Amino acid sequence: MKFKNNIILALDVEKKEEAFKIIDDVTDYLDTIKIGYPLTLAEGPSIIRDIKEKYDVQIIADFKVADIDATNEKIVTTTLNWGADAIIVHGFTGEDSVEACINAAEKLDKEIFLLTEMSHPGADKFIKAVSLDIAAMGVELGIKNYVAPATKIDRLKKIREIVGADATIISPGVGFQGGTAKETLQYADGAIIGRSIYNSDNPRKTLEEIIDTIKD
Ligand code: OMP
Repeated sequence: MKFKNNIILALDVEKKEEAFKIIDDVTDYLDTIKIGYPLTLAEGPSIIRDIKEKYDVQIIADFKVADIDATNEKIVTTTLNWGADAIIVHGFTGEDSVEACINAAEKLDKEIFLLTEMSHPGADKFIKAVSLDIAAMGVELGIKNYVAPATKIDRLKKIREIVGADATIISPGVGFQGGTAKETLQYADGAIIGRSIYNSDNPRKTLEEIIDTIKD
């Protein structure tokens, strides 16, 4: 997957009209939208289909899938059948759970992103200890897409070293959580940005300004 201007919008609003208004504002500058539980639980999974019908965008479904293999397979298949192009999957559940996701996505000719380390402070308590192992497991399983934190550049760098230059890394935590797009994109292919854009009085202008910082 490639991302226009290397930016991915995390669209965590809870109203369809608001979601559409923000997409209208920003689609000149980005072509990939990450939708997670906030919008999907508020509006129902048909929101994925509705966005795909109206806009020429890629959708990454951020459902952080983390169950046993049989359940994961169902979650991934249903989500991708709603029209998502890819889905984010947790890695701490182990090989069988993750492999079920890989197989379900491959059947539909779609992709998974493996979540390695997380961006928030609390991630240091448990997942940090295993996040590099999760990345290494992803490589062993042949996964080419990863999620790694923009707030912890040293960890993002390490994860890039593990998954290799050809892998795709998308990175949350730019803006509100403290990361910067420019620094993040030294190691990641896409910076995931949510609140800085959708809570802005002028999402389009804010996005233009962020893109300018990348080019500087
Ligand atoms: P903002 O902090 O508003 O820019 O949004 C960040 C987005 O990335 C949200 O949708 C989070 O759920 C998501 N995210 C993280 O913030 N940290 C992670 O470690 C992983 C994710 C994710 O999987 O996208």
